[in-house]
Amino acid sequence: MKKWLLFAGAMCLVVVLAACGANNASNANTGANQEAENAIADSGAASSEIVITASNWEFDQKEYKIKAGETVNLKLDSIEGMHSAKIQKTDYEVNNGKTVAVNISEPGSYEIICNVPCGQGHRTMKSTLVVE
Ligand SMILES: [Cu+2]
Repeated sequence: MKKWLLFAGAMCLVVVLAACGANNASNANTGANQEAENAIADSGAASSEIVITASNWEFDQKEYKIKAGETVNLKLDSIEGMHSAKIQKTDYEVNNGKTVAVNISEPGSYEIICNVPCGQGHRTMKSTLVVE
């Protein structure tokens, strides 16, 4: 009986030590991730993504918002038909299934149009990118 108790006690100790070790390990990982994120932010690479979903013949939102001077990955996902998202007054154009890193320093409203002749609703296929 005493031997069994000793064994149980030793097992408890092992579990506690293991849990403690695991905690330390995950804390170390979090720190490394944080540093990596900071490095990404410093280099100007995109840390967020906006997905524009296109169909015949509209974009899923009337308005998409990004922050001025901040790099954002803009992705175009078409669930129906072939489309693109061209941001007027800029050189940015995102083709179907592609992602483009966008960074606009000038705040304002930028019209998003489809730049692929896609049928009868093509001309009215519009949305707005708000840079604030
Ligand atoms: Cu079109």
